[in-house]
Order: sequence, then C-alpha cells, then structure tokens
Amino acid sequence: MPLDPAFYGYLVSCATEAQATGIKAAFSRAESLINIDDPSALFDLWDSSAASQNSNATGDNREYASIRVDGSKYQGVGDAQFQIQDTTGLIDINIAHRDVIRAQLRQLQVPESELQGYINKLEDYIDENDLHRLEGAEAPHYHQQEMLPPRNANLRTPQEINKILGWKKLSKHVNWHAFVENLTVHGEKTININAATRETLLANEKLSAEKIDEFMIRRDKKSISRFGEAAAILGNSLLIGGDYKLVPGKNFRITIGSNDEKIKQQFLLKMTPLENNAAPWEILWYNPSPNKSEITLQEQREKIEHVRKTAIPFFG
Ligand SMILES: [Ca+2]
Repeated sequence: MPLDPAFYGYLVSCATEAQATGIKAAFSRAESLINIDDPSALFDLWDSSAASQNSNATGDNREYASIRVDGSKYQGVGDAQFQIQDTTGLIDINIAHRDVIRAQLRQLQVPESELQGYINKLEDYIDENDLHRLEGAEAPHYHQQEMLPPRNANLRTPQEINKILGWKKLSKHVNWHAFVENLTVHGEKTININAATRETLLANEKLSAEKIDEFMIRRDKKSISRFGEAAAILGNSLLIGGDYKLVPGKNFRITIGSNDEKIKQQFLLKMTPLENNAAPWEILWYNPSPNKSEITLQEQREKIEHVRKTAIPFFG
C-alpha cells in the first residue's frame, strides 16, 4: 500500500493534514479496502466515521475525512475498533523531563517524600554505570530482592517499568494501567499538542484540568495551527521553553481491539517514507496484550490464537 510518489521524491510537510492526506490516498488504493469482502481488510473506512468518538450533534462529518492521530477511537470491521496515537502526544519515559514523571507519580498518589526515590531508581536503571544514587538502586539492590539487575540502558517498552525496583508496587493503583498506557519509549521531549492525551497535558502542572478539557473540545473541532490559538485557552505559560509543537513525529502507536476492550493489541509503526529501498513504515514493537504487564508465553499464545479466531482483521 504505497504512498503517492511525491511523498518519496520530495520533502513534504509533516503536518497532520499532509500525513493524513497521504495515508488516506494510500489506503484508498489498497486492494483489501477496495474489495470489502476481502478478509484481510485493515478496517472499514466507509462505515467508521459515524462511530468515531468525536461524532457531534450537528452531523457535520467533514472532520472524519482524515484519520486523526490523537488516539480517537474508530470502529473497524465487525467487533474491531482501532486507534492511532502519535507518540509525541505521549510521555517518553526515557527522556521526558523528570518534573513530568513526578507529576505523573503524584497522579498515582505517591507521597511527596518518596518521589525522588522513584526517579532515582528509574535513572539508575537507565544509566550505564553501577553507581547508585541516594535512594536509587543498582545490581546489588536487585540481587537482594532476587530480581534481574537493571539493564543500564533505555527502557525498550513502557511495560519494562515493572522491572525497576520498587515500581511494581505502584501497579496495584487503580490508575496504573492508564499511567503505563500513556507512556512511550519512541516519543520526543517536545509534545505535539494536537495529539497530546489528556494525561500528557495534565503532566504540565501549570495547566488546570478545566482548561485542558476546554482545549481538547476546541481541538476536536479543528486541529490547532498556531500556538496563539492554544495559548488563548491554556495561557502563555504553555509557550515558554519550546516544549510543545503542532505537528506529529514519525512514530505512531496503533491499537486494535474488540469493542468490549477485553482483547487488545498494539503496534508501534515508524514512518520511513524517505529511506531508500525500504517500506514506507516499519514495525518497531508489538505487544499482544498491553492490558497485562506480564503474561506467560503460554498466555500470549492463547491470546493470539483467540484474536485470530475472533478475526480481528489486521495483516490477514
Ligand atoms: Ca545504572
């Protein structure tokens, strides 16, 4: 399902509109989508618009002509639904400012006095050396707890956060899954405010939940094209420091699942349209069961088999 030639031959804007147009054009040529009876269909573009969570009372569906990359849910074929999330709208656990992680930990009711300990254990897990910080943890601390030592490298998946000493006990919190769901390891320090989740915006403690909700309602109507539009709602503090941008990055998390959300799988796609002799994207990461932080291989196999049998139509 190639993109139009212009996407390969020229540098094109990576604005939401240009990417959406390119993807839409590519999908419109896909054999599996043209032939609606083809069981390998990715998803049903014709019937999906009305089921989008962004449907409005006026019946105006012009917005639905583009596939949004802000995690909006779309109805697929049969019992499947899907979401596309630009990863620059999520929080990158490896590189995000530590104040952002602190804000997230506060949402999990971590007491103020324990915040730095969590941050230091995270830093020790990632950094190359074996020198532990105050309240941090390196290999000897992990051995004491009969845990595998820290990898001393960036996390490879958001779920790896469970392997950091002490962090697993947070998994009992009712908001834990939402917290992990909002993390990525393929993001950027600069957040795309057009695709940022509510949780990501809340991690900026200068912004109130009320203003964020107002902003998201405004954004659902039409993408923000100038920072001034965002600042009019969120205030000027948003613009300081250059931590925000208006366009997507290269990586997109695709979530496909059943309508009752009991079955869910995720892919991380990196768009690579300008790389020679390469497909327009590559899959960086696949998680057959993001709802569970740790499942056995057997459980994974059963899950995948179940997904196959219930015919969630993805990659045949
Ligand atoms: Ca280390």
